[in-house]
Amino acid sequence: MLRDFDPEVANALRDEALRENEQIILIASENYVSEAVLHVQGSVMTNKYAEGYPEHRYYGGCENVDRVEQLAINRAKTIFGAEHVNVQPHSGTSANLAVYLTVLEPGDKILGMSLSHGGHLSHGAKVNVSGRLFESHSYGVSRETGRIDYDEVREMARTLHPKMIVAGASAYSRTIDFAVFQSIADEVGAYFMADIAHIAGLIAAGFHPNPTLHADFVTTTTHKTLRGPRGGMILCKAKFARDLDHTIFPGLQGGPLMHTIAGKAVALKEAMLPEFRDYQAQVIRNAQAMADELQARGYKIVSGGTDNHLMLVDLSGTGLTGDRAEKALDRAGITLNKNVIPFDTAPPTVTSGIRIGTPIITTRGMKEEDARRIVGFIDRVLLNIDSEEVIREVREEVGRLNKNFPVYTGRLAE
Ligand code: DSN
Repeated sequence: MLRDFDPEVANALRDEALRENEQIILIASENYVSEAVLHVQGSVMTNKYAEGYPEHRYYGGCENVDRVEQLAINRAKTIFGAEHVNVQPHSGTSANLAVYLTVLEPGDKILGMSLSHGGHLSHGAKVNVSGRLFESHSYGVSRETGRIDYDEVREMARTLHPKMIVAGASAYSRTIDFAVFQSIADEVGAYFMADIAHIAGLIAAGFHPNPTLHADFVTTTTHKTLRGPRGGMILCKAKFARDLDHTIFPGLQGGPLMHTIAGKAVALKEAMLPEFRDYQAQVIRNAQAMADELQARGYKIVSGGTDNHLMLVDLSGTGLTGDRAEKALDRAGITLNKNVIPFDTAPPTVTSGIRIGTPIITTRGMKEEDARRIVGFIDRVLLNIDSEEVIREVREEVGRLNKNFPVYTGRLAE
């Protein structure tokens, strides 16, 4: 028993299971996998080396891992309409790097969304390898609308002639017009990569335009709205298949994580179910209910609302920072993250915003009225940020709400 052998780790596991049961988690990039996915993640497939690809491995005994990898590939192809799929990237950032290294040379220009406007580190941020290896340029959102200014992107592309254009975001609440990005890339002769990590589940369920049908490369993580195990995946046109696979292995990675790939296969099977579609629809309804309720209570939402699973709350003018809000809310039983807002004057360790996402509360079964109630909790804490009494009261209310929406993690803590 783990508890007898390593009580320190056993206690950390128990406490995490409890935390996931007792907190209301609004981190937009997290989700709770099904027990089936959790089961295969902790399975014997973690024991197996399988460098190579199905039927072409550098190790014997790969017949069973071959089956799960092929299932994951086939299911992803079906769901997204992809010509080729690689399910081996260990993460979204690894997936993005693999795409760059497949078709770019060091020093080539890439044009991606600015990290400070909602993009991702791996889209060319100077502190990331994508910004160190390549000449990166970034577009942002309009100050007036909080939305991507596609005309500005087109102008930048015409002037810069990037070799690759990257679309996708970590903190952008509006539908991304991948078709416009494609037309810009076509016009300037750039490769087009769409990073759908945050919205992969919405796309799989048909609630967001799917770039796979036209983009050269689509990258994603598998653990956000897609609700699979922590990892990455790349979908691409058949003409890049060989080079891309070679970049992942042996270029960037050795042995794939077969237990995670098995988990990806299970999650992708789940993503084909009608219930998954219902889930994604509810994720969006819950986010819209929260955005409405926040605005009704006087909070500013960047871009004025949401089309997807998340929103950015602009706390500038409230006297609060994102950091202070995050810490107080966490003590009140509500976990979310501070986040820079576009044109933020505060540093990323402080920020003027918080990011709110609904994947987990929706997995728990919460609906719009619960989402609105959570906004009420948030509002009370933010209005009484120095009151330990209010924080304690809200924490108790959070506990009462969560009791109506138990998750398996509670059982795992016993
Ligand atoms: N850092 C992740 C997020 O929270 O959005 C994206 O990789």
